Amino acid sequence: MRPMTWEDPFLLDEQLTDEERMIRDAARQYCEERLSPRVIAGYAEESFDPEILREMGEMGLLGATLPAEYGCAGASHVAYGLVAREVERIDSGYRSAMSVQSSLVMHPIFTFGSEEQKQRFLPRLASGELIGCFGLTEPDAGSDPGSMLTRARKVDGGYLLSGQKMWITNSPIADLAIVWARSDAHEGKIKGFIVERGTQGFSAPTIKGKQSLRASITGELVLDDAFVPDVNLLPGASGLGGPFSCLNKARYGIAWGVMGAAEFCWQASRRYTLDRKQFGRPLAATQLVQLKLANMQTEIALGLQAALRVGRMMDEGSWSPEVVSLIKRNNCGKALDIARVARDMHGGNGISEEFQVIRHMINLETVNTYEGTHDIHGLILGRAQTGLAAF
Ligand code: TGC
Ligand code: FAD
Repeated sequence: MRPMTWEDPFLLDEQLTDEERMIRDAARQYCEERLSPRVIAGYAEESFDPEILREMGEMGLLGATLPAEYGCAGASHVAYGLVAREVERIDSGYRSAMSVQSSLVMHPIFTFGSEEQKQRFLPRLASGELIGCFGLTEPDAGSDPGSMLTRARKVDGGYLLSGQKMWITNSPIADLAIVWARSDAHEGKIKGFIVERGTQGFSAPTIKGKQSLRASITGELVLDDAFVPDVNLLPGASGLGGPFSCLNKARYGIAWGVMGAAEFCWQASRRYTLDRKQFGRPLAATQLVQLKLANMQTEIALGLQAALRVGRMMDEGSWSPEVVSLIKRNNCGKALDIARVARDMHGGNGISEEFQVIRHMINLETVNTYEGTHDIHGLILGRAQTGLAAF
């Protein structure tokens, strides 16, 4: 027996390899020294500095699970999750930028791309020289991507893409977009296309006025008979399983990431209530406050342990999409609850940018919605246990 480490009750740290601890510590140092000083202004001004992706590239944080032959770190899924946790401890928007590049752009090129596509794009995406985005959602097809309207029409030497994608992270600054469209040359099946910046008939206007995830840049993809050459079709993806397999990776990273945001809110609440006195004693000396801190500690410890378990399952090949839904749903929901309680525990200061909890709280509203809403993941789990699709 030994005394509990209150910040890490299940001794997560001891369950990591030396390499995972090293990657986590390097990511933490980068996030504290380079990301943290920029985030309040980035959020207030609704701006994202693309230099951040280049810095992450230099640190080896992009596409970290992919092999060294494409300029990547070849790290474990657990290491990838640990990085997401550190980045999202600062801001969900920065984790978003990293997740999209790693899981939604580099992963499909690595998994479904030709060798020529991998050589051409992966090393430059890994270094952050190129920025990518992922276009699945449309104005009328969000939770139900199977109803997408974007179409690819075969022409000599390539395809003409027409349609509109909505709510696309990184799109206004992206050098390339992975666009999912129904292809007439493939019996109407969904195929993935690499659409490069500068393509005629292709634009990516910014969506302004977001009240959440303001330190991330979001836009549309507008395709008006945009010509994509044959060499930019992802040959290995066919059907909805293509984009959904990318979502598995990103949702997994989110399950770790939101625990980082929750940890920030929990630890800030602990510090704040120890310092703040009302009725002649620290707020932390009251039963209600201690109960809230205990709830936060419990949900975070359980959520991290579950994320670690799924990471190990991914590394050994025993995971399923449903276990990813389970942790994405649970950890996002719990992180959002924790951030809301943390906001309350800070009283009036809880709404100030200086104390940062309200920024995390508002960000987590988006994270609970994107990559499959909380309820959609509940329906995925309901289908898995009843055999009945209730979408
Ligand atoms: P369904 O019939 O269930 O499946 C169609 C085909 O896809 C396969 N499949 C999967 N494959 C791999 N991984 C998964 N998770 C998969 N889920 C399904 C399935 O086996 C089938 O294959 P096949 O060969 O038989 O054709 O499809 P459905 O249309 O009934 O889908 C239902 C549902 C709810 C599961 C799905 O539509 C869904 O997940 N909706 C949520 C949409 C979503 O998550 N969108 C995310 C957009 S990207 C984003 O938000 C990025 S934010 C990034 C950031 O900033 O961090
Ligand atoms: P809807 O699908 O219209 O859902 C609205 C509500 O209805 C939700 O509460 C949902 O749970 C509920 N609902 C839907 N269907 C059912 C049902 N059958 N039964 C019960 N309830 C249901 N997409 C991308 O492709 N790429 C990106 O990079 C990307 N980045 C994003 C960044 C931001 C900031 C945001 C906000 C979104 C982003 N998205 C991206 C889109 C995101 O994935 C979608 O917003 C999300 O999948 C939900 O779709 P929707 O907004 O159309 O909501």
